[in-house]
Amino acid sequence: MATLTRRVAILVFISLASATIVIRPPAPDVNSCPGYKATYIEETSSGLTAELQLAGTACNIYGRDLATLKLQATYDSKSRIHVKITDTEEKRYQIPEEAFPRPHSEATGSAKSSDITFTYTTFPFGFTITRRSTGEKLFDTTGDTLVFESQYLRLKTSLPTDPNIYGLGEHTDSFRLPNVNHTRTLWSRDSYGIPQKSNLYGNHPIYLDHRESGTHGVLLLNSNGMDIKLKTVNGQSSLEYNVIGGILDLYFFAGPEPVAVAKQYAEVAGLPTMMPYWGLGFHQCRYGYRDWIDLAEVIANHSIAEIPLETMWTDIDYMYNRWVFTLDPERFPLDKVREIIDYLHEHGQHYIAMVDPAIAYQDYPTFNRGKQDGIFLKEADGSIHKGVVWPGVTAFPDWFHPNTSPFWVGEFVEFFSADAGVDIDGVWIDMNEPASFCNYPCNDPEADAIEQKMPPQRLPVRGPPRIIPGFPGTGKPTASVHSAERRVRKRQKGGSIDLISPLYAITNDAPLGLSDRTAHTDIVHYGGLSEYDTHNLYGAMMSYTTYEAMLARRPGLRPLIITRSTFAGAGKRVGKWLGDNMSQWDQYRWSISGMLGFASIYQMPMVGSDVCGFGGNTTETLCARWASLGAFNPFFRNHNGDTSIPQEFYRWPLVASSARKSIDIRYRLLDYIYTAMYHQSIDGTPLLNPLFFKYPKDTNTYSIDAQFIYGNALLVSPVIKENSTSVEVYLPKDTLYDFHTGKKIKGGGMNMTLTNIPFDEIPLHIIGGNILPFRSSSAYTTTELRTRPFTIVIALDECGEASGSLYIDDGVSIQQEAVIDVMMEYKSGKLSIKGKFGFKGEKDGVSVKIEAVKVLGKKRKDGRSGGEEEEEVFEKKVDVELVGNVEIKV
Ligand SMILES: *[C@@H]1O[C@H](CO)[C@@H](O)[C@H](O)[C@H]1NC(C)=O
Ligand SMILES: *[C@@H]1O[C@H](CO)[C@@H](O)[C@H](O)[C@H]1NC(C)=O
Ligand SMILES: *[C@@H]1O[C@H](CO)[C@@H](O)[C@H](O)[C@H]1NC(C)=O
Ligand SMILES: *[C@@H]1O[C@H](CO)[C@@H](O)[C@H](O)[C@H]1NC(C)=O
Ligand SMILES: *[C@@H]1O[C@H](CO)[C@@H](O)[C@H](O)[C@H]1NC(C)=O
Ligand SMILES: CC(=O)N[C@H]1CO[C@H](CO)[C@@H](O)[C@@H]1O
Repeated sequence: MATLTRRVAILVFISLASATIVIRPPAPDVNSCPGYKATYIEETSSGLTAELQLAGTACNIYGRDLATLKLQATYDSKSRIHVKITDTEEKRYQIPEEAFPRPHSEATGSAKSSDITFTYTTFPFGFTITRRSTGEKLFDTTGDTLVFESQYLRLKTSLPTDPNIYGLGEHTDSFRLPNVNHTRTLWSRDSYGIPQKSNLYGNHPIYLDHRESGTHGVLLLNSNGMDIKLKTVNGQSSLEYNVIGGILDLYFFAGPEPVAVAKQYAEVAGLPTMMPYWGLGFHQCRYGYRDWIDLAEVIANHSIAEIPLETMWTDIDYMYNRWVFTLDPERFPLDKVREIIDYLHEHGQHYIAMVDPAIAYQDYPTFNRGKQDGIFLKEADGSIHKGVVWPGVTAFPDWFHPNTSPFWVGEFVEFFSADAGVDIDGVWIDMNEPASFCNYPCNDPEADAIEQKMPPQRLPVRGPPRIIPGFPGTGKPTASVHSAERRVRKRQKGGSIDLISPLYAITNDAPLGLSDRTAHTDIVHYGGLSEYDTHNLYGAMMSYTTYEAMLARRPGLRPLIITRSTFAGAGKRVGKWLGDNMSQWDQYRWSISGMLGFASIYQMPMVGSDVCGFGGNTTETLCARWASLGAFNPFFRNHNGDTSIPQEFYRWPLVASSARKSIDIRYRLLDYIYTAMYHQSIDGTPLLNPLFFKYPKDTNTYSIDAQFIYGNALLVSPVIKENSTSVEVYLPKDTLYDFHTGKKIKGGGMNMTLTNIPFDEIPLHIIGGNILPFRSSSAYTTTELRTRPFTIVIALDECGEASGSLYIDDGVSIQQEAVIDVMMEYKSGKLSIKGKFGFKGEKDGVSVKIEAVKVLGKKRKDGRSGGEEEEEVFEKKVDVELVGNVEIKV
């Protein structure tokens, strides 16, 4: 019954809302719109401005056509053009600077010298971006009219036939996007199961268009809901933006190599934040850890199974009734939680807990303070907007409100106090689309919460069933809800548009429209911003505010924050996990494509999937394979749902073995990937590479997304078929070495079937021409790992040369006093290491010593067969401290 009443209410609401705009013709065709004519064109050395006038009778299909527009095209630099089309007064919504700080436009480029050029036609107005060196049209809107209406923007570019387009995430589709009839919808959504062809948690309106002649990138800086349509009709391919608000704000990146595009995008979106070294360790989590006893058991059981556990996590289970900034006094009493965290810290391990944005609508300190500070999203009548999330009825913080940051910082500092609270090392932010379980219009959230059984029932309180190794004593739970009391601060106050059901309906996968299962789009945030316009920024804004809060707790130290919802540029503050996937083989396989999007295109390199799968039950073989693939995700965490079977790696011998072996490799290579992450954080060079980033001319690589390159030099080729022990892989035309044996692989430029791959191993190849710094042996924690000396592995190319780099710092500080930042080169039998040698390891027991050098593919004279050369793995023991430039003969 309740459902029925809700449905009726929606229908009435929608029809009322629609009636206020225009009467829609049966099959609106935006191609019949009049387009624009360019006038008052003013050219300057760094670009041009013009006025665009509607060139005929308004078509008013999805709103009102704007009569005049302003066009600005700017040669920002040699490799970047900025094209902005707005209303003449610039009154329309544009993404606020705080959500996406714009690059300083020094306009150093010019029409004469830029790598790409902007040209236009005056009537009908259209423009073209052309690569100067080849004369090729990269983006060309001249064939289709521009439509710019109050709630609808249409811009369409023609593309080469069967184009190689990547990006436009977040998605779980193939990395090279389908282009015949494919729609990418950008609208943040709690997307359990992360289905393909649907809008997921976050939004990155950037794409790479890769051609044999060069790669370029296009960013549409717009946070409104949109459908981006990739089509091929009669052999003609195109990309069409259909956006329900904001402006057309486009950045074009010239490339011409894929990596160059990644770096140029980073100049606009921002460079990714550097994570702490320990963040690259192995993380264990699950939803459904019943109590503190479970945590202690899991920590102890990893230790017994000798599976390195760097960080123990807790989902919302620790909270009292799922209220954020509280502890369940019986299942997670403060003294026990502190004891566990102390144990972890004493053993060089870490602890991370979850925080959701939705705050329980209950009489408790956090909610009361938020209400007092006026930080919650409000309805038009001033009442607090209610949703239904894990705690039941909730309120959502308005991240644009000036009081929200002090409020959030205050909650973090108090609740996560090192001295008296839950001393977390990092934080995990979830449900920040923002997700609500309430179906639109959510007229009775209280009833809905009861119907949906929120908060969920918990298992009864219990005592420890046994003495857990490392955790002596059982202790009685403390009684009161731990929630910090804090001083109450003063409260501050801060047309004809359909914010609920715009006429152009994007392909949102939530059934009841834009406002379904999230904050309602007609809500007005602080400063007059509507949820309609800023919905896609909610998770990113929460990320930025949480970064401030974490920094306030531990000033000067790099925050480790993992979020679910993101927007372009969020990587400058946070990392990302790929959301609530399923324990299925296809999800394991598509996790690679998801990871590549974030790491190599969206500039969010701290990324990884829920290893072994989140929803449903994993199997031994799937979990074993996923453990080894997960070891090559920058962010490596095992996590699953509360109704799934337990899947800690130690639960099956095969999985435990896979985890031990792959963590061993990951850890020995931790400084290698840390160095790659550092490079991405200073210039955007991706830490992970799809094959075509390295082999842009090799057309065989363009659609490969079940293999990838970890860092610059390690080709990872997981087995992807269920229960299979073989895999067909592509080996590029290059010098490759088997990771385990160091043997050179012949062939290249073709597929090869690798067979007999045990479930606890993953095929790895080192690409010749690279030098990789290995720690000589692995360890249980990353702190211990850093005490191990280095073995430098030199994988020679066909000329007998190789190069690489190594970056070492204290692992945690934002500002580093002294670092080791060196280039390594091997030529004519000599390894030379040059650069900065400031960091002195001994203070923290960090080894900066090289104890061995290995050369793969070294040729030597073979005495017996008279001058024949043969290849081998050559190892030399050395004793070199990294204190200054050095040359080693090998
Ligand atoms: C394109 O895809 C949509 C959604 O899957 C489908 O409804 C439509 O029929 C397809 N169009 C063509 C021409 O294949
Ligand atoms: C830990 O291992 C012990 C001994 O094998 C087992 O009884 C217990 O159920 C395990 N607990 C967890 C949470 O893994
Ligand atoms: C997972 O396994 C548990 C325990 O065997 C079972 O109760 C549950 O139904 C399974 N879930 C699914 C989705 O198969
Ligand atoms: C794969 O192996 C698992 C056991 O780990 C088994 O449950 C499953 O049925 C197997 N799948 C197939 C397709 O054989
Ligand atoms: C390699 O195999 C895949 C399928 O596994 C196929 O799609 C691809 O075309 C093959 N590439 C080459 C170069 O043969
Ligand atoms: C439950 C669910 O949504 N499962 C999806 C998991 O992802 C695969 C593709 O990776 C989809 O096909 C499933 O529908």
